[in-house]
Amino acid sequence: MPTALLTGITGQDGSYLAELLIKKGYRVIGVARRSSTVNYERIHHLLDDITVVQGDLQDQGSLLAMLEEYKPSEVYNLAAQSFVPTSWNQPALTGDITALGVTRMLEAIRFVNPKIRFYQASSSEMFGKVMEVPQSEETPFYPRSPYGVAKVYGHWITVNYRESFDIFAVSGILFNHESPRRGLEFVTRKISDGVARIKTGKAKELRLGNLEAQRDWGFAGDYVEAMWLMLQQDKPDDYVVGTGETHSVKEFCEIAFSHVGLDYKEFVVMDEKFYRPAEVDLLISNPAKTRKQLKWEPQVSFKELVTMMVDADVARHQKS
Ligand code: NAP
Ligand code: G4F
Repeated sequence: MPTALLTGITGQDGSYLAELLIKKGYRVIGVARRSSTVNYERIHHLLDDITVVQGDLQDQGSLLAMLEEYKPSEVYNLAAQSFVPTSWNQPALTGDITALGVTRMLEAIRFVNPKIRFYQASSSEMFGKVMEVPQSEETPFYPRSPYGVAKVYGHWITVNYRESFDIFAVSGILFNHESPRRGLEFVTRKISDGVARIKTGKAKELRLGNLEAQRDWGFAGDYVEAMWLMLQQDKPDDYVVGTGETHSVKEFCEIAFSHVGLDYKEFVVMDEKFYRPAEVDLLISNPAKTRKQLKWEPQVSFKELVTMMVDADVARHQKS
């Protein structure tokens, strides 16, 4: 039975990847940082099938100790301070976790067992003020937030450890992926939750920022399969993962509200508080390499994703 160690197990992607790896017969070790109240909401249903260990990307010793103890053959580094607006309020913390945390994990691998295969959760946010449309593995980076800058560091240190120490280290450059398990502050979940609150009479409006921003949105459950595939290849490489389609925040709102018989124009209020100091206006992937080499295709369409998220939030609000 192969062992996989996942940082970020309590996050959206950690929960879907753990489900996938359990199905594939892995022993799954999930790393969670200590907090005064446990936040296992997304992995509650998995607790009998995984081992949760305490550790933190800010603490080198904890990473060394867990690799020594559990001897994984694959490490998926999903942990990060992942919310872009927070990265302007806490830029140094974001750099310490999202950038230097990658080096700490790679150092732990180098010292404990350089044969461990390593996946780094890189981001389309690295393309920022895009230098090319659509964006591929060859597109130069131009990050627009401290988060994006930290992810560029995480990407290049991964490439550097591959080239310097011959570690099987891959960088998955994933475009936005969402689900009913997405954090409530991200725009898609904020909209699906907002629609559900309005529909169930708990709210009268939804306050949002830039409705013109465009993203390449897919379903998180599909994207974790691509992560796993990257670590099963003969050689380590970098891959762009996305749908190849782009949609605006406004389009997301139109579909989400109309799915429950409402017109978004009557409820969405634009609020400058949610505008960013520097915006990423347009992201759209060119996933040709991933489709060809990994034979990976997204299964859930944009409309199915929006309606899945709205249905889940409506059901949740109807119960509570
Ligand atoms: P998420 O839901 O925000 O989860 C982030 C995870 O990181 C949580 O489990 C969090 O733990 C953990 N974490 C934060 N700081 C940590 C630390 N110092 N030590 C250990 N764990 C820590 O993010 P996600 O959407 O699942 O994304 C997974 C990864 O993919 C992230 O690296 C993100 O930046 C990247 N990514 C995401 C997308 C996307 O669209 N979702 C696209 C491209 C790249 P707590 O629960 O304790 O906070
Ligand atoms: O949902 P978002 O906060 O996601 P963003 O900034 O694209 O970042 C996400 O995707 C990245 C991959 O490209 C990940 F690396 C990152 O960790 C994260 O998962 O915002 C999407 C867009 C932005 O342009 C934002 O300005 O939606 C716009 N937006 C408009 N109103 C809003 C809002 N975003 C948020 N969070 N809240 C709003 O009220």
